[in-house]
Amino acid sequence: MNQTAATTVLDIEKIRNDFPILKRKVNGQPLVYFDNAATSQTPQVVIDAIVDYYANYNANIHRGVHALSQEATDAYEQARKKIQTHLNAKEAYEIIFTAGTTHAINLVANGFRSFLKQGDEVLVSALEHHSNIVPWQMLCEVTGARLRVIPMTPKGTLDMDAFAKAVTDKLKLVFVNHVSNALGTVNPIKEIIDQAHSVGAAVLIDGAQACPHIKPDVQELDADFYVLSAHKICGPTGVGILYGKQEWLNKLPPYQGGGEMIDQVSFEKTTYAGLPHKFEAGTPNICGGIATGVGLDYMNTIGFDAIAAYENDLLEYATQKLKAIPGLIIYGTAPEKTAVISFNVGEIHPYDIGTILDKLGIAVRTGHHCTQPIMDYFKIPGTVRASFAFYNTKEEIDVFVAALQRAVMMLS
Ligand code: 7TS
Repeated sequence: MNQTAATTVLDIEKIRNDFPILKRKVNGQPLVYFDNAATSQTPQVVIDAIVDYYANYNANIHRGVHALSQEATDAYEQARKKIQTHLNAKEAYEIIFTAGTTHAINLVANGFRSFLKQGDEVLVSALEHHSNIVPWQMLCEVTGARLRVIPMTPKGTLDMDAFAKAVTDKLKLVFVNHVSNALGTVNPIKEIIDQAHSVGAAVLIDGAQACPHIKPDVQELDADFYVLSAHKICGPTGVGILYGKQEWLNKLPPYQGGGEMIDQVSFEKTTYAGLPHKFEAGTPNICGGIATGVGLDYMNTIGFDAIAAYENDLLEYATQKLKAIPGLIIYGTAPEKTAVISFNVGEIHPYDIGTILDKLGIAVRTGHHCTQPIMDYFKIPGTVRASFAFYNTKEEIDVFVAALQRAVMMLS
């Protein structure tokens, strides 16, 4: 899609009106929110859904015969179906509600304790968020399996030749993100999944950063597991989604024990509920699950193709403007990127830039972005990260670039 078409497809003024927070001021300046990779903002329809739940049908689900409980159960299960449709999962029970991407990864990593042994290998990419590294290290400590790393290149892409060499009969599991949160790189996950499957290894895709921009098709990808967080797709915090192929979810042991996840309990023996309840112990974030479905509906109404095209336009525009600033280095220059720009200017500490930008009403992320291995690769303590969403504008980028130039002048 060309730039004009992308711009005309989205009615940005209307979209911005959907997000009350975009009207607020920060330090006396209109808010420019460029921290979308950390969390997206919340449209009014999602806020309304949360209020509606607590005002009208707040009840515990699955176990009540009364009207409120049935309404809440129906809405929660309907949200699961919406997510199933969105990801193109074969069955609704392959969608497990979790507390977030981190929780979903830990659930799977814990389950694999039963399947790994000394001599097995698991493979992580150099581009991962800590939450897709540490749970697997913990798994390796317990099982004796060996953690290997797919290295990265200076552009911030994965070294696929090195990956191919690591695909051996010892390989049991690969975990890689669809999109890097620090650099925006879109990884060739279909190729990774196909190669891993050629030796019978399972693959978990961390889709936390992909899902705000891309609609994944888990069946077409043939992913064994695909995880994401609701708060990055216009939903609330504290909700995550684990998609798992039925065969795997049936094999994995439960992560937590408690109510909801059981079939029969006695002091002699407990049997577990079927999917998805086996992995959903206790009272879940009912309202959050329902609101997640509403957030997804909202984004689907705008359309992921239009969102991606519009954001790509913003990315190009911002990249060109930033490149004109002397001493500015952009980290992550993969040919296929989402709307994330990580950068430093000369020797200026990212935190100092972030602090001045905040004084001017501009929210960016500074630091290692929970990706210390990437920072080590570039030999830097951190970056300034500007990440755009479909409700951002070129005018905001102009404000940001002018503010950055001011910050650089003050700090040089
Ligand atoms: N994986 C990726 C790729 C992420 O970007 C994040 C969060 C997570 C996992 C963890 O998600 P959570 O919802 O369980 O916390 N990323 C970021 C970020 O880039 N800045 O703040 C949070």
